[in-house]
Amino acid sequence: MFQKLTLKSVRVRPLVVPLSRPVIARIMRFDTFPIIAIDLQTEEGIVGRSYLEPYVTSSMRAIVPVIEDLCKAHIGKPLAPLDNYQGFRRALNFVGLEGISLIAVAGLDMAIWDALAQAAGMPLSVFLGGSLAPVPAYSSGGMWLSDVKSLGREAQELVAEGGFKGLKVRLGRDRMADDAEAIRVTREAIGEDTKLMIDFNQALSLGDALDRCHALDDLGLCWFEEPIAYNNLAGYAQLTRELDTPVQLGENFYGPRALYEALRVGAGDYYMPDLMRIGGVSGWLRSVPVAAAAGIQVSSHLYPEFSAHMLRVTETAHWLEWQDYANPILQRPFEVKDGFVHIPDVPGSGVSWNEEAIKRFRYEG
Ligand code: SMN
Ligand code: MG
Repeated sequence: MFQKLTLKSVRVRPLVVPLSRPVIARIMRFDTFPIIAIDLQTEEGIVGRSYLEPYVTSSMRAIVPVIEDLCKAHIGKPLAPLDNYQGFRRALNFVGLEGISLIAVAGLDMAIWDALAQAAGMPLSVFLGGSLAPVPAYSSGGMWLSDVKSLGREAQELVAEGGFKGLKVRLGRDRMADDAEAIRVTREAIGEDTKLMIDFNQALSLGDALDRCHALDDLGLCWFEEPIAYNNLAGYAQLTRELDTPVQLGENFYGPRALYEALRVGAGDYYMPDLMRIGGVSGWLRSVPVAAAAGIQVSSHLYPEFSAHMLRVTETAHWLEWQDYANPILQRPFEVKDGFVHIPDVPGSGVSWNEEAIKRFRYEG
């Protein structure tokens, strides 16, 4: 019989974790990464786990109490993620449904799904009606706006780390010629067979994006990601219409309606929801079928462990974004081989903590 689970308590630990390579884009630079580790304790003894990566370290001071308050109001109640998702969002409606509200809900939601899949004795993707199989992944572990001359070697290292068949290259340098050179150097180092995913991290104005993307449009690139501000949907629709290279966005979609609005106005050829912003597993389950119905291929953004499970139940699954930001705190980092991420055959998401590392990286701000 299916084991019901009841919420007992939550432990929410803010951490600051070192990055193997610094994140350097036009609009931000991170040398360390904030991570919120969530442990959801149930009356029945099962502990659901998840983590959030909210980019801005000090934002953890705001997010952690929201998660704790949502849980406090839910102690003694059953874990039923789709109901809980609605209930948590209702509780936060009057401060707005996006931003910190949805981030907090997403963290709890993933931990709840993890707990239920553990109780059922199934890997999360199997619990959701899918199966276990290797998930095609590209490396997103580097290639930031560092010295162009160093990119060739970095590209070779990153591809070799997991036998990847795709590599994300960040662009948006001041000079167009330097962006073109970054692609040239990368191609020279790793050849023509590896796909190149281009991420501008919202660096450009619409005019500059039109100019630059048109100039790079015939290089056989896999996609142009977020050339302009994430919420300029009319601009994305224009870029999507004008460019041959597919336009990718979605890591900044907050919930199903944001994805639906992008779809409605023809903004983007591909979407890549981020589990923290789309609303966790429940948010993914409610958003991604809308894209799939329109034939849009869906990749993931960060959270490779939970995302691997979600892509196994996504009709139009495309690429998993692989990076190792959470590896320092995981007891068993997921295995990457020959360009595929392997989901461990264990109950739940497969996320569990290296407790010694969690103590070491504790944020005391
Ligand atoms: C990204 C942004 C910020 C931190 C990590 C990664 C990026 C991506 O937009 O798509 O990988
Ligand atoms: Mg991106």
